[in-house]
Amino acid sequence: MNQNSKHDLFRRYPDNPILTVEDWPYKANSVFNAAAAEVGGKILLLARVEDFRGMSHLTVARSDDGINNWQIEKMPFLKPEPEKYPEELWGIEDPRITRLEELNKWAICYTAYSKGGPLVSLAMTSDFKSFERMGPVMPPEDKDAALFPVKFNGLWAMLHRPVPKSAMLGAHIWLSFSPNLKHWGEHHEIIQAREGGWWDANKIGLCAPPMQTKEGWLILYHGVRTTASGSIYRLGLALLDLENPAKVIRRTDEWIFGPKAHYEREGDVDDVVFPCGWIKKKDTVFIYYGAADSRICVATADFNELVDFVLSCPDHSNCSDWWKS
Ligand code: M1P
Repeated sequence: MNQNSKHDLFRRYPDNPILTVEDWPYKANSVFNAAAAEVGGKILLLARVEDFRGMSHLTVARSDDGINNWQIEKMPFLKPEPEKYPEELWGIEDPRITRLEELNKWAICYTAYSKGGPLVSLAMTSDFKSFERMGPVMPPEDKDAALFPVKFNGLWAMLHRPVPKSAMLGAHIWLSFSPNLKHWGEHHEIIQAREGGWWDANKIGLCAPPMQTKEGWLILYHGVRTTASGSIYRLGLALLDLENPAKVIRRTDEWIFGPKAHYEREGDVDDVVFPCGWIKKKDTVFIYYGAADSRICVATADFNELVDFVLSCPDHSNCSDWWKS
C-alpha cells in the first residue's frame, strides 16, 4: 500500500446496526439512508423508511448521544403527497440536512421519485415538527443533493448528481448556484466518476453535506463498482476550495470505507454503505449510513486524521481528468 492508503479511518460501532425496522413504532419493510443534524442538543436522524408497497417516506428519530436510546416519532415527518406534488408519486428518499444560519432554518434536500425519474426536491424547517416544501429544484434524473451552509458571492450553492440518458457518459457530481434556493443555474461539473477498473468508475454521488474545515470543504462521496454479481457502494473523500467550491483541491485514489461487516454485505441490496449525514462532535466525526439498504449504522473517525489524510492525497487543483493521462 502506498502512503495514500487508508482503510481504517472509520471505525464501526461494535453494536451496529443502531436502528432497524424492529425498533420502529409502526410496520415497515426497512429503515436506512438517514440524514443527520444536531438539533436542541440532541442528534436527530431523518430516516428513509420503506413501506411494504416499496415507497419511502421520512421519519425523525432523536438520541442524546447519537448512538443509543433513540426516540422515534410515531408518525412520518415528511411523506409523499402525490395528489398535490405529483413528483412524489413513487415516494421520497435519501434526505440530506444543512443548517442555514442566515435563515435560521434547516434545509432538507431529498429525492422525489417522479414518473419521469428521481429528481431533487427541497423542504425547509425550523423545528422538525412542521416544514415548508419548496418543490422540485432539479429535473430528473438528478439526486444525491445537499446545500452548502453558506453563500458564495451572495448565492446559495448545491452539490447534486444528474444522470445523463446514456450510462456511457457517466454520472458525476455537479455544483449549482441560486439567489433564492428556488431557481438554480451556473452549473459546473466538478467531480467526475473515473473510468475503467476504478472503484468509483462511471457513477458517483454525494453522501453527506459538505463539511467546512480550515483547509477547504470536506466532501464524502460514494462510488459504485459494477461487478458480475451486482454493484458495490464504497466511500471516498475530496476537498474543495473554501472560497471557490468549484475547485477540487484533493481527492482520494482509494476508497476509505466499504462493505465488510455482514450487515453491510447482506440485505435488500447487498454490498452497500450509503451515508446521508455526518456530525462533528469535538474531534470525532460520526457518519450515519444505510447498510445494504436495510438498516442504519454508525462509524466514527478522528476529524484531524480525515483532514490530514485527504491533504496527503494527490493535488487536483490543475487537472480534472488527471487519471486518464
Ligand atoms: O441501492 C443502493 C442505492 O442506490 C441508489 O443510489 P444512487 O442512485 O446514488 O446509485 C439509491 O436508490 C439509494 O437510495 C440506494 O441506497
